[in-house]
Amino acid sequence: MRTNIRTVLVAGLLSLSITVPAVAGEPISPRFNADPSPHYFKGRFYLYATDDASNSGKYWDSTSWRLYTSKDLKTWTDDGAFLDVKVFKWAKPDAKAWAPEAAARNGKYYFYAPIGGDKIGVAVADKPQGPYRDARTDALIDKARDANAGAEPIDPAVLIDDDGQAYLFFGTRVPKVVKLNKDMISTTGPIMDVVVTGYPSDDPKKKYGEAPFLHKRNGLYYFSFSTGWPGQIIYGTSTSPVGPFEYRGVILDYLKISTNHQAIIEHKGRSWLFYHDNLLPGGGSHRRSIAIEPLDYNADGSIREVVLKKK
Ligand code: FUB
Repeated sequence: MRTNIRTVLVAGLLSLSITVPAVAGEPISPRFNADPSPHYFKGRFYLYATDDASNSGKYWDSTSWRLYTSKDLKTWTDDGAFLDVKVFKWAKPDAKAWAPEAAARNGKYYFYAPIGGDKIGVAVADKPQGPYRDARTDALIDKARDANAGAEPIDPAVLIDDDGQAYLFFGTRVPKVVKLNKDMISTTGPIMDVVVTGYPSDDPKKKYGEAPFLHKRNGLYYFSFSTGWPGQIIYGTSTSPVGPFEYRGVILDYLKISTNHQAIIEHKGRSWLFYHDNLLPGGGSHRRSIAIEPLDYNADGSIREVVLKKK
């Protein structure tokens, strides 16, 4: 990481805003963070993340989410802990806050918050940075309440398709998808299993694990995910947003860390892969760091594997 870090103490807010120039493969922040959810809202990049600096160091047990913003993907400002699980009155105040997601619609911003490993809440705000308030009085997805929510409804990912239909993907070990209503805070229809065909191996450790993510390019839907613990980031494609997806290849190989979690965005004709890795001193499986790499496609629409520089 370059060393010219500018630190600004925001008086009265007890919030540390740190602006860091990041280059490919290097951490976007000197503070541990993970599970990137990057978005481009109204001329600025917003990166919502799990906070790995406030957890116990032994488990992913932080209880708030972090926000980083950038105008160019190079220089990132740490906008702090913008949301705590306590915003959701139905959640235990010490429930773990895991990989988040955000979406914009109806002039509002929606934040999808996996809480405690068994529920996904949704909060709403007038601005991407908040303040967010619970958009409902209960969870959007609840393992105990919803049929086929799966063993661990975590890792939400939202795609609003060109026809206006929004989809919420989530889940561990078996990927799930459910349609969202236009209000973005309620679902319609059943929770369905997402099918991936053509895996190169029958080994369950080389199939779906977690971190579902859907993006669309040239009319084709790309479903990427981590194979587990540790995780290789692989993907399949489909002409339907809900699959079945046919396995196409590896996006990012195993890292020396117990999890991986990716997101892909396209901006001004370039695609970018966000992921987390062990990149800072004192880092590890519970002290992760988000980084970014350019992502390229072949002429047939397949994704070129991202090969990280050796550290
Ligand atoms: O950060 C906690 C969990 O680790 C996330 O929910 C998973 O995607 C994995 O990255």
